[in-house]
Amino acid sequence: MSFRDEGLLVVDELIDQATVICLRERFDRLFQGEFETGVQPDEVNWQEGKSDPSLTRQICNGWKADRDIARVVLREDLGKAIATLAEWPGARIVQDNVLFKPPRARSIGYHRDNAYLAWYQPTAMLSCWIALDDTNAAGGTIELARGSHRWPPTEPAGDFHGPSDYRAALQQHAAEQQQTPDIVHVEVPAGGGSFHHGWLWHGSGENRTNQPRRALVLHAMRSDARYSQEHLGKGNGPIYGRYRKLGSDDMDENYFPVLWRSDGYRTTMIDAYLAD
Ligand SMILES: O=C(O)CCC(=O)C(=O)O
Repeated sequence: MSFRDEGLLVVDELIDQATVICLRERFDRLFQGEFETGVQPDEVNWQEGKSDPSLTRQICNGWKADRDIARVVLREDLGKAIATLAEWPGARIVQDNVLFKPPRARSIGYHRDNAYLAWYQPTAMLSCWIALDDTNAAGGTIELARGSHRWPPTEPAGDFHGPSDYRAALQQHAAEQQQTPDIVHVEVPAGGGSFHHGWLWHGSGENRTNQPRRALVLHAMRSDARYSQEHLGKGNGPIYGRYRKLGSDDMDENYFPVLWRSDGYRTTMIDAYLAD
């Protein structure tokens, strides 16, 4: 079965072990509020000593705060892999996701990424999820509902952080569609991961092990995506709409760099940022 049919792909190695170790250390620093570049990430949803310890820790756009995160999520080959799977002319980053689910931490509710993205056009996302620990079902690895990207579009539903029934939104949509969800648990060694389509239902359960479950996610859009002025206030537009240029629907490459394009183009500033 192809990505087009399944909406997912599981891969054993996306980053090497030295990078896994480096990223684990960078995660600790980010959640302690240490931002290497001096820039705050766009969404800081968890901080040590201030936030609910039972929740999965989350920061979005850690790449702006830390160049070791950037070295992974701005990788050209990952951009190429995403564009190839999505059948796009190229890929640019929308945001990254720094996720840390300690032992006993709560679930992440099932959701569909595209439901939150009306603020840009075309509303399409494809994501690469990279495990920093060996993952299994008991540890609350990401779960992907195979083929559910082909079900009709839906509006945002349910809570992301620690809902009581993390599969509720999936089950409801499946019942409406008279479907039985085919759930794939992404069980990979640290450094492996998966790709998923923006309309694919996904989430993750509580971590019932005594090991942490950490993951770094690259969420990408088409290289030729534009702002949608009309829907700027929807989904997470209020956060990412702040980078829209006055009087223009252009996506600024400083905030949404092009990782790979089939004509050979890649945002030139990336190398300078990483070398700085
Ligand atoms: O890591 C998880 O549990 C969920 C991640 C997620 O929602 C995503 O990668 O889009």
